[in-house]
Amino acid sequence: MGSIVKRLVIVSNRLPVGIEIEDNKIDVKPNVGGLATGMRSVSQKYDSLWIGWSGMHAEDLSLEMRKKTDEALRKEKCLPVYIGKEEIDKYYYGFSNRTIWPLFHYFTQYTEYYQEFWETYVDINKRFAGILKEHLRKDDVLWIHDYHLLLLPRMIKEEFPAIPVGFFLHIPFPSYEVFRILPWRKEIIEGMLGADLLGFHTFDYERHFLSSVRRLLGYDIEFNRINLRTRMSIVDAFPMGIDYGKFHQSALEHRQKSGKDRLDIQKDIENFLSMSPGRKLILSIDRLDYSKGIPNRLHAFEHFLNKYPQYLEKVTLVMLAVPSRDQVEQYQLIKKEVDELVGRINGAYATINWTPVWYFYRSLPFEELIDLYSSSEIALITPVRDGMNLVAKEFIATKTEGRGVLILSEMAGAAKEMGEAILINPNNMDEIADAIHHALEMPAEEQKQRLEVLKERLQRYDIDKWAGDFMDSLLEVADQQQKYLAKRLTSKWEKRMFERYAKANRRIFFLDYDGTLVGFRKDPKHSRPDDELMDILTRLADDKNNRLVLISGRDRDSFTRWFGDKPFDLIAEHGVWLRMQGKDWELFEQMGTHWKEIIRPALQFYVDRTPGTFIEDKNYSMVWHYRKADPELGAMRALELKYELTSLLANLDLEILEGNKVIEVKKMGINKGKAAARILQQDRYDFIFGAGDDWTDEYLFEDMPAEAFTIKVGMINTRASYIVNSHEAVRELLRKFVS
Ligand code: GDG
Repeated sequence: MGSIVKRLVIVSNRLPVGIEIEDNKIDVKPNVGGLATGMRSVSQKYDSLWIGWSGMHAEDLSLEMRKKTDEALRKEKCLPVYIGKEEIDKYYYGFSNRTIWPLFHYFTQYTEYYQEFWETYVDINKRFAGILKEHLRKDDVLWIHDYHLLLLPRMIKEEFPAIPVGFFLHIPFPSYEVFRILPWRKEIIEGMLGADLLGFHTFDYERHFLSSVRRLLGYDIEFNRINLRTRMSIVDAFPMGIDYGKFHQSALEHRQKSGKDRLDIQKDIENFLSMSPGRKLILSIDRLDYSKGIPNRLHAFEHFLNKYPQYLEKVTLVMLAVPSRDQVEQYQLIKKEVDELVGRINGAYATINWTPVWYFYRSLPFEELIDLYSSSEIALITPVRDGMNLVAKEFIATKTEGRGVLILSEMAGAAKEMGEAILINPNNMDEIADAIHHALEMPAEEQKQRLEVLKERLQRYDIDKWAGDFMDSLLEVADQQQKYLAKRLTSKWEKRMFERYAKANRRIFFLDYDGTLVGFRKDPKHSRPDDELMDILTRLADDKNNRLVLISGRDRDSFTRWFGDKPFDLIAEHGVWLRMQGKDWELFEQMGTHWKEIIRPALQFYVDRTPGTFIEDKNYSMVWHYRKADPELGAMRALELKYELTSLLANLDLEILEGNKVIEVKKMGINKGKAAARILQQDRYDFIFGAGDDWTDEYLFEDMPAEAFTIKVGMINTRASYIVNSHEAVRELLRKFVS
């Protein structure tokens, strides 16, 4: 895999390193946080470039200092994006952290909707795009991260359709019911869909995203593939892992440290543990964020001390809260709340030899972090919402002695993979108190067994595997995308087609109607041809060298009404009926309709249960339309109906045709391809053109001779030679034929 990727360009809001400047000297330091920690090891695997904000305000750096920081960052394979203070306030502290973050974590009450935040968010996404445009090389693979850059994938895809673009969201993607609250919901989804591959931590986030796509934009979705007309996006769950080896190894080294090498924090911990037998530490580590459920944890711990007083003076909660986004009001409030809670609990319960909560409001160097992990037998991690939560995984990786219990909120993405932890609801104080008790009392053998399963899983699906899987999938999607890209109608191909047209003496056009010549309406009765279309078609058919065949799934009556007096041949009901210009309708093939009464009750049952759907009764087929139904329900019912029909149809010589938001049942062996083939037999043509938009048109393309020019509207998986975006593009082509 590594050999295929020439260079990996990673883009995230923050670079994995921060800059500190003192006396004109630049110090580059690694950043703390899930994304930075995780992706750092990935970036080291490839020839890579990491683009992001350095954490400095643009105006605080003189031009000379900028040059120096650029230079220092270049050594780390980083390229900074410069953002001014006011912009950071609106883009980062504003839209990213006062709109998206709370909303995506279900804190709707904290979510703020300011137009100017949004506008700056758009501008900064554009700035990232601008820098990428300057630096991207044609063989690069691009991996964009997280909620600060939701618009970037599309901005890049539009300029560089051939560059593989991956996107990973590190936070939850909320249910559509929450996401729809956002005024800029469509722009956000469209922005994300610029990626070839969209990764989420869990299947639930993936499911929520797909549901929003379906409801807001109406794209067709097959399993995890979104059909965007001329390209596709694949959506998948990639639960992020940790650098297991590093944590495990560091924990082993921690145990071997001799007295004098021990860090102060470790000495303090050992001092505490040695003061009386049976003393234990419960650890919690998070950024100080309202999503992490820190007050809940404190309340639950207090409740535990009350409910199980035998543990007074025996158990201490070590709580590391890393300062975060402290310019946002909600973060200042949560800080105040936590400070007060810790103060109150310690005030009420502390004794001379014992403090119930050790509270650190700062970040620790990695070695001290390891000391904390290693010395604590229990971790208490209680977020009210968390995309994944790597701390839970890191804690497990440091348990080298077969002892340790993890208590984990079921609202963390990590809970999906860590069923052997004690899972709790972070709002249930009693359950958490009992979980702490359970953890303290858990027999050694049980701890060991649970740990082993957890460790085995984390070791296997570690950060490298995670990134490798994502990259493999991205390259695979990109590969398929290339094939579709090759099918885009190019001016070169168009030119060739028009040259052939000009030279030809006997030409034939097979044109599907709905979705190919006109757009879809909620009710098919309303899609009558407009004057412009009539004009194009008539002019095309008026050329004595041209024969125009409208070939559709429509019933005869609408076609007669609309085109009865036109110089076209008409094929209706997918090839059941043929009407040669100026003649009467004739049946291509004789067949019965007795089967309809067997099928009708099944279709009716689905109409009754699915508001907005209806049955269309054609002469030799029956159709269930679900375009007007709720998109999610419609898609689900369509699946069910297909399944049900399959068993019903077994002995009836019927088949199911799946069209655009329709399911049609009709006699086996009749299709547009067969009908077209018969027409082609009647004469010799030196120019053949076919256009269609759905699965039923695939029969047409399949039965066309190799030299035919075939065009599919907006469907990437096709036998047609070329793809166009919309029915307007087809009209545009037809217009060129007649001009
Ligand atoms: C977001 C999502 C998702 C913490 N304190 C210190 C320190 N850390 C390191 C931990 C861990 C990381 O920071 C925190 O990661 P989390 O996953 O727990 O949480 P978020 O920062 O909120 O991350 C989250 C993650 O992205 C990845 O996708 O899991 O759900 O919210 O690696 O070890 N590291 C050091 N000192 C500290 O004081 N050195």
